[in-house]
Amino acid sequence: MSDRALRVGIIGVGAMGTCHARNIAELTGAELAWVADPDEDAGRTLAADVGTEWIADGHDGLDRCDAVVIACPDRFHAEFTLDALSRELAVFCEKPLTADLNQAVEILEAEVAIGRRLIQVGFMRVYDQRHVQVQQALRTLGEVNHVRCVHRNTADKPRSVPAMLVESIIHDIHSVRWLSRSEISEVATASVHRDRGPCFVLLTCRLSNGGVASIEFDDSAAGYEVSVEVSAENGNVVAAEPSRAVVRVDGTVGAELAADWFAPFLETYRAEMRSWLDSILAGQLSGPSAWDGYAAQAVAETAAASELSGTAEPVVLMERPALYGSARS
Ligand code: ISE
Repeated sequence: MSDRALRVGIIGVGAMGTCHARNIAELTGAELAWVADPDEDAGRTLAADVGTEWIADGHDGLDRCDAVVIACPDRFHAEFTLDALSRELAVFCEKPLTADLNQAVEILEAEVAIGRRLIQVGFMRVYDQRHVQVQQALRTLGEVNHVRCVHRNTADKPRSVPAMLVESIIHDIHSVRWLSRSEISEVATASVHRDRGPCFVLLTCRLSNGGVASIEFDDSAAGYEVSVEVSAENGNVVAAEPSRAVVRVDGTVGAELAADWFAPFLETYRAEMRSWLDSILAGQLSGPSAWDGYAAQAVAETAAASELSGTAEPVVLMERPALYGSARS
């Protein structure tokens, strides 16, 4: 890569596209080539805010950038990722990598045919300090026996269980795979339905290293919180509590919960973009890969099947291409 700044295009100017565009605008080594969205008002507003141009269709900008952030609705991820790959551009694709597993396979095959990693998927927990501390502590604690993820979400309207799985729980699925350094080999799903619809999902997983994992997901919690706890052969690690002021008033003691994920993860999104840009500049992508996107999608789809069948279902993965190393690397 030359000394000039990386030209980055942003596809989708919703909440995540806006967040990534603002972060990139502030980071050194990169500049925004354009932002793309069919919504002209929203597109022009963000473009003016971050000092770049608006285009309606991201495909039209791909010959004018070195790297692209794909943050449009999930169902369009595959077409933009495949187009960017055909031009050998670096791609940051928000999670989920695709809306269905067949498209994820198509993307993996396209990247493997090129023979080098070009895709990073937006599993941002790996840049969150509280999660990173857990992962670092695990280095000396032996094999992972159990990962417990607790994800309290504040969805504004009811969603189906499959939607919760691919839009939200997929983060925890990645956390389990990343922290245990193994694949999820079997998953059983139980869900709770109340008047507003499905509201709580519990996944119980078997891991390829012989361990187990549980993911507790509440879609209508009182406030947004994400936590993780891991038991390993030689010790146990619990993620630090987020630091927040403790208020004592009227005979009570308490602290305010976040309304959604943005405030708790502001620094994390910045670190994620910094790391992605640095890895492109270094010529070696290192963040969550297309394989991670594919494997997490496979678990999410199997978990949806388990909810319907009422029994534990095996997660069937294709053979891991050498390009992606091993779960341990
Ligand atoms: C949202 O899309 C995210 O990516 C958040 O990290 C996650 O916690 C939330 O549940 C999702 O809806």
